[in-house]
Amino acid sequence: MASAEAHLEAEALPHISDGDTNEIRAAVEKGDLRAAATKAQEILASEEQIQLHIAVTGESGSGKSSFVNAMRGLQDREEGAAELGVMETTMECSPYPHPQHSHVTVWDLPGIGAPSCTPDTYLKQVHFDRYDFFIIISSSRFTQNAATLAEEIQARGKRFYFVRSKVDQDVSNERRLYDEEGVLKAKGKQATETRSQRYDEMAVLLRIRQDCERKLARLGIRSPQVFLVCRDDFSMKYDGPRLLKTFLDDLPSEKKLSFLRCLAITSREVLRQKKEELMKYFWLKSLASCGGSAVPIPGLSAAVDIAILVTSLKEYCRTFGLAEESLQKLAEQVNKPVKELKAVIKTPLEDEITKDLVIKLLTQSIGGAAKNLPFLLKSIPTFLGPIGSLVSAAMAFPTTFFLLRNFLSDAADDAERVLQKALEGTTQKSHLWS
Ligand SMILES: Nc1nc2c(ncn2[C@@H]2O[C@H](COP(=O)(O)OP(=O)(O)OP(=O)(O)O)[C@@H](O)[C@H]2O)c(=O)[nH]1
Ligand SMILES: [Mg+2]
Repeated sequence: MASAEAHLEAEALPHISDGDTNEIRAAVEKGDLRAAATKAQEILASEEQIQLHIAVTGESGSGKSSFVNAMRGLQDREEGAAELGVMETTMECSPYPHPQHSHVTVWDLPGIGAPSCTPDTYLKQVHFDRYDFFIIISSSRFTQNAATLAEEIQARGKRFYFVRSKVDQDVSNERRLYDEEGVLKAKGKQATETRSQRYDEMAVLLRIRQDCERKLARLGIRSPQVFLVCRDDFSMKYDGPRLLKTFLDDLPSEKKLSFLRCLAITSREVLRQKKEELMKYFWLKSLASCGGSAVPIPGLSAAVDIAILVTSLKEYCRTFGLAEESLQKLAEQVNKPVKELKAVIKTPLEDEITKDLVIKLLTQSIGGAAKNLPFLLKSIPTFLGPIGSLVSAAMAFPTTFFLLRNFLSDAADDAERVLQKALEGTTQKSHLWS
């Protein structure tokens, strides 16, 4: 494992209610470490239950089902993918849980715009309350139906995002008007008035975005924002990365980790955010591991709940794509042997995390934790102040804390190396690492 000192810095805290905080504090003040640990376990268990429901709606045939698949990192024909069709195939609300993170569900909603259906009856029909936010898709200009639906969603206190799909088609149609050197071939007033002489993809995208936004403004939407996407390489191309970042920024703090877990690692920024969010839970997991079905560890005078640590390390691996299935998929995407990607990984993969391995890592962490004890105790939230004297003798808490932060840091470094390797020799590199 890498040297821990390099990674020591203070962390923010996860979202925890005042009631929960008070219960932990009261248990610690009474010197009841087991009660504090049980409470920490309860908080972690309820965090696991947090669900995120994303509704995808829009005109029939606009690319809703394709978008649902893209959000879940699936190809259209893959097992578990939403069914596509240019005919109206989606007549009811279909839930599609994320394949690796089932607490996030993307819902494929019926097409809007059937003459008999007003936005009001539509929102009732699709069970409006179920969703955290809405994505309204169009593959051309947005219609009155889309604008009215957005207003109804907003009036009911929820967020919506306008997404313009199939942008790859627009880009390739536009490109055809230029020759191989990128010089405008098309003649005629209409072509030359609205286009530059040299092909410029950014200008094409800007024109589409502004066109959609102007149309929505005319339909009464104030300061509309439109995101341009295509289903292939959705999280990497056009406005896909910006859209995902916007979802994340807008989510309430208690839902951020749920969403971050299932984001594909497409940039250093995503990686940094995943790491930062997981770091907030070190102290809670360390505290939780001091209770429950704890087992004695040689060298530690207090027992540690190994199951919590196994689950945590597996979660870190899954979140950073360090699992057999994710690596296989990435290798296929970038057309490289999976062996090449695995060669840069230093930490164990998700499937290799066992109870025995965790006990070994824990034993190896005792010395480092003892050396860094003053710092580790400083990382504990101040409201847990008295826990320092409770746990420092036993060393279980700081040792667990030390193990979690080292493992997370190493896993994040691995994920960065994997992505770098995956992108080696591809043209996506400069785009992705911005
Ligand atoms: N080129 C391109 N085609 C797309 C894209 N998204 C969807 N399509 C195609 O557009 C057609 C309709 O896509 P769907 O995802 O089935 O659209 P939908 O809104 O779910 O359709 P209904 O359920 O029938 O309302 C399919 O042929 C898709 O392959 C895209 O980003 N680029
Ligand atoms: Mg559909």
